[in-house]
Amino acid sequence: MAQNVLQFIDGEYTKGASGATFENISPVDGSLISIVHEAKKDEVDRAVSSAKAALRGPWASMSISERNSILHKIADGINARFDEFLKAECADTGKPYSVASHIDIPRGAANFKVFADLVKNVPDETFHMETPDGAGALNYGQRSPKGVIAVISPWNLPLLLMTWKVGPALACGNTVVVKPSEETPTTTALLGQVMNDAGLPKGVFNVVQGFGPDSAGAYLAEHPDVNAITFTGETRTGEIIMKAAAVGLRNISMECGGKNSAIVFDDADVNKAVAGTMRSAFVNCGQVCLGTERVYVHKNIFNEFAEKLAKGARDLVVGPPDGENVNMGPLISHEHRDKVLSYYNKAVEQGSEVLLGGGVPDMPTKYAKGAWIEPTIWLGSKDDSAVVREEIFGPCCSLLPFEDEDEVLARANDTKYGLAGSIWTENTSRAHRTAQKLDAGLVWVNSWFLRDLRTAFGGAKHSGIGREGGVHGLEFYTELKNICIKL
Ligand code: NAD
Ligand code: 6OD
Repeated sequence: MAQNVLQFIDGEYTKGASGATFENISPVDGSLISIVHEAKKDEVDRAVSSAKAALRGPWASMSISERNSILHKIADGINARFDEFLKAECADTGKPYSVASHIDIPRGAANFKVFADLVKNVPDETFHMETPDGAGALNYGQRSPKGVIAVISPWNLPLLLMTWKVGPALACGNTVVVKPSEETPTTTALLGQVMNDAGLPKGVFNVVQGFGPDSAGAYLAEHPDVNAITFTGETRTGEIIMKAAAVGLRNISMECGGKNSAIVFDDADVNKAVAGTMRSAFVNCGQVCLGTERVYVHKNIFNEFAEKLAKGARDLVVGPPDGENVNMGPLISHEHRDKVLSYYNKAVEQGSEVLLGGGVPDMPTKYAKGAWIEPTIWLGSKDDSAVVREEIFGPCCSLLPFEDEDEVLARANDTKYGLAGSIWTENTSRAHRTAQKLDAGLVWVNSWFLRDLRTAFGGAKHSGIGREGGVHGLEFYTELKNICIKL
């Protein structure tokens, strides 16, 4: 019998009144993983009411230290059930255990500890003010929770990206209603048990399962008692959610799509640049918002770089999560694979040469129904072709030769997105100069996806609105009041 995945409302698992369900299908072999109970308007209403009521309960009267202790227990609870989270995440996404055990699950736990500690240690602002009578005044800021936060999250790093928002939201004293992706409902549901075990008061963390339009996502975004919405996903979904948030002037934080570049200068350590690009283009089967789909390589090292990257990508072992030495799993679904394959076809139609891949790999019969895809590298793509301009979100990249710094910066910046970039050079002045000129919220030099959670995270242009991470998250997750005391 397939497992049931339920809503988690007011500290309890519940099917919901509508009786609507959908199937959670394995991207590895097409088998049924679970039956997911879909939240409709009634369940979303209940979840939001429970989160709203919890704002007035014991959670509200807890000291920061008490909240800190619960958040640490939540992190410890994830670590205590590490294997359960790992298996659930890998079953839903098909990603290798080696990836989820190093990235997804540890970060899922860290997101609670880091933000709990940060909130405990950040000082409030104060301003001494002169007044005409000479006595002066003291201004100080007081932060209070914003209220009920809707967290709407995607499927590519499900636990990591959901807790990246739930961690700071709870650390700031808010309550949350989470809507995980319909593709990856399990680890968010599992987190409910961890919350109860950690002693989180009922109603502080709620989960509604379902889709976007006419389902849990849209009902949640439109709900008048939601005070702010934090969203990660596609830019066009972000636009729809922004419209919903406009009613009632609710605050939003948007982490959306990207078409990120890597720039490899001829003074780079080529082997390091190849290793970094192997990760940025292919890890998680290319389904990382920060991933590199445009790789600009200086003409002097172009052939060497292309050969080495192709060799690395050819050696990738594609297979199931628990397969020996597996580096790359399938895409999340057949629907997503159709999208990625449509770009593989467009690449050829629009004149790109396929250096490697370009199709679907041969897999053993037991995996025939999986959403497998080949890692793919193109040469000769035109700057205005679809594979250079549009987010594909698959394990693929175009290698694009360049000659000088100004030219490559102009081409790298010629995109509607502005999420991330990486620069590979051994010249420190060039590293600073080019990093500062790249139109992106995040730039890595000689690295990629190296994260310090105290730093600002977010995108420019169509890649998002706002910054989370470190103290920047406090701006979103709290209401800042200025108190002015005349002395
Ligand atoms: P998506 O936009 O399809 O879905 C994201 C979430 O929004 C899901 O939970 C979905 O059910 C929900 N949703 C969809 N329509 C909705 C609606 N009308 N109202 C309310 N909720 C709705 O994105 P995805 O396919 O799950 O994720 C991949 C995308 O996410 C890529 O574009 C990727 O770049 C982006 N992403 C960005 C970041 C970042 O930090 N910038 C991180 C990860 C992923
Ligand atoms: O590391 C993070 O905090 C983060 N938000 C990563 C996003 C990855 C996108 O797929």
